[in-house]
Amino acid sequence: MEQQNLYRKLSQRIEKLSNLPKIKEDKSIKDLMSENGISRRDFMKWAAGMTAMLSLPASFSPLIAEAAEVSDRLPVVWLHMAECTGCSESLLRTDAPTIDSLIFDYISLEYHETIMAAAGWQAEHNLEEAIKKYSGKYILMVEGGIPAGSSDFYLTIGGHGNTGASNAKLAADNAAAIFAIGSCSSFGGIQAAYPNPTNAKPLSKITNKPVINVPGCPPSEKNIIGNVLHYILFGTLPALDAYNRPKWAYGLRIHDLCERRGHFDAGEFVQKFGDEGAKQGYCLYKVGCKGPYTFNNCSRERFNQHTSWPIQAGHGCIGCSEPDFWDAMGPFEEPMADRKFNTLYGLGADATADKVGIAVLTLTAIGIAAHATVTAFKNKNN
Ligand code: FSX
Ligand code: SF4
Ligand code: F3S
Repeated sequence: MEQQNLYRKLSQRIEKLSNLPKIKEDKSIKDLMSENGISRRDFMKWAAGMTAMLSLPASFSPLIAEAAEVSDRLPVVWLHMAECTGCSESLLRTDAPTIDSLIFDYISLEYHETIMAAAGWQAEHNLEEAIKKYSGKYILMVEGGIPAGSSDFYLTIGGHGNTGASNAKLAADNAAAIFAIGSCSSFGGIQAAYPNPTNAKPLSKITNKPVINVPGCPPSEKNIIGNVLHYILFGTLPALDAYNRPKWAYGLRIHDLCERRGHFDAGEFVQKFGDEGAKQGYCLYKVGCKGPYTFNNCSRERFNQHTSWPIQAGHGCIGCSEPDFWDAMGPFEEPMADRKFNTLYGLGADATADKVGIAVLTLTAIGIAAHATVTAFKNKNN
């Protein structure tokens, strides 16, 4: 009964959205799919997968398909802050268009620096107009950490010289829903890693409004599109964990559903990359896998149309969807258990003075050379 009520409620919401005027008189999603060689059958299969991913009953998959079909009624503003654009690439950089990337094409993206045609003053104007015209109605997606406070000038955008922080705040003030896309926007990411020279902050520290975090460096295309669909269907915040991550995507640990878990339980570990255990697909814990400490759905959903994911490719999870993972999870190829406690430089309590000295050198940006020394030092001690 409860399920039926929910189904009815969600159908009503989709119907209401479908009555909204189309923002652009573009092709229908059906045309877009068939032009790209995606059949209705593939589309329904995709909808069934998305339904399971969002933890909805299988009978809800026609609703997911409808939600995708009305997604062009929702304006989306996507801002770039300090980042590598990997999050956008995660969604767009596929060798053939995927259903997720086509939906991203299909939603009414009012502003997205990487893919929009406008440049210079025209781009700035588009952003200002979109915020005014769709005030209170658009979805805001922000990618990247945000230099803040007296360091906000480290990120300025366009001819007006607006800071990233002021753009993000203004866009957030007028948005209907706000998503921080990627670990940089969710938690500060690499920009905020020690010593955080630009005082980079997560989006949630720039606005007082609720922000849904979609971390990962980058997050999968499924987690990005899944959040858009969830918003279309429910129009409310999803159930969130302590770090404001949607539970449907970040409710389980990587370790819980990892394909190498049997080897972990049996005590079969890769001891060194390239050894016999690595060839056998043993557990990567001893070469630094942070899957037991990381909440994300990579082990179930994978990347690139479900083809692979870090652990399948042979490297441990580096904990990229956790807060401060650059500082907290390193060194990436050493097990957490080797660290007695978190120290400033990510070295354990048993670190020798030499190691600490070398780490300080690395921090002062002698960079690659120092890194090589650390590696040589470690190898000598193995
Ligand atoms: Fe950050 Fe997105 Fe890592 Fe990059 O831009 S989450 S650096 S993958 O791409 O923000
Ligand atoms: Fe867990 Fe990592 Fe081993 Fe998988 S590879 S079982 S996530 S420790
Ligand atoms: Fe990131 Fe670990 Fe998934 S490194 S992509 S959370 S497997």
